[in-house]
Amino acid sequence: MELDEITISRAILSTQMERLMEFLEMDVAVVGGGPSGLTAAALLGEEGFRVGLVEKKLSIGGGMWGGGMMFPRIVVQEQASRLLDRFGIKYSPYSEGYYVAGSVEAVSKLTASACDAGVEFFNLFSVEDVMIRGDRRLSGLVVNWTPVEMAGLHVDPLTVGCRIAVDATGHDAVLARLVERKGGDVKVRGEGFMWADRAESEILSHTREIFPGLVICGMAANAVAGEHRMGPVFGGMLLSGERAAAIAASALRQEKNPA
Ligand code: 48F
Repeated sequence: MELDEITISRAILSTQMERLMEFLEMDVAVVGGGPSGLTAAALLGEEGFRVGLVEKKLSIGGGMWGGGMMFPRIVVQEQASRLLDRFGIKYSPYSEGYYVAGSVEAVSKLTASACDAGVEFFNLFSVEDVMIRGDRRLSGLVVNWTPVEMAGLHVDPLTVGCRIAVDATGHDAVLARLVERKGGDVKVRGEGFMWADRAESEILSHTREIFPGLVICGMAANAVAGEHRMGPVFGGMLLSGERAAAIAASALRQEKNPA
């Protein structure tokens, strides 16, 4: 068979357009493909929700790729080791309560789990705004190609609908800041100094629905709460993603079967 370039182009364009159309209305839009967003997306996908993960960079993985200062290792504490098991990420004990895993394996296996769970990835998409109608509930994301943003081009964005959005954008807490800036009842306090123990132990209490239809997780949750940062210990990110998935799933089920 002689390969035909036009067929290759047609295959890419038509299948991607079909996927895009299918995901124009999602159950959950997870914004940010770092460890917390990947965990939330994988678990929600496993529950059968239609989940899209929007990531502004070319590669998925966020701050986990680089491990600690580009040494590709991550530390995970005891409480979260069950999630390493769940996603099939190999690890070794370092000292009591501390486990070490490879960051490349951790990102790859989380991403593979999300793919297996039916999550659709929209990389190179930047969220530049959110949609909040008169009912004061977040109902969609305004997205554009990241290269458009990088080039500073004046190109109007498109909008995708979602029943719940998960802000997993890390230190920038992008969605929370957008809602705050446009007058929504959200306050982003900004993250504090490095204090790993405190930051990791408080992150679950900061993982919550901060605005109707907007769940915050990962480092974004700590940034909103004015909580400390933690550096390359990742247990809290995985646990926070898991908590965000549970909050989103319960809100979606409630919406379907109101009491
Ligand atoms: O920063 P990131 O890895 O977030 P996280 O899941 O994990 C934080 C840790 O990596 C680390 C830490 C914990 O030990 O402190 O920093 O909370 O991933 C956030 C992702 O969001 C993407 C960004 O490219 C990154 O991959 N992102 C940020 N802004 C946007 C976005 C945007 N406007 N649209 C789409 N994606």
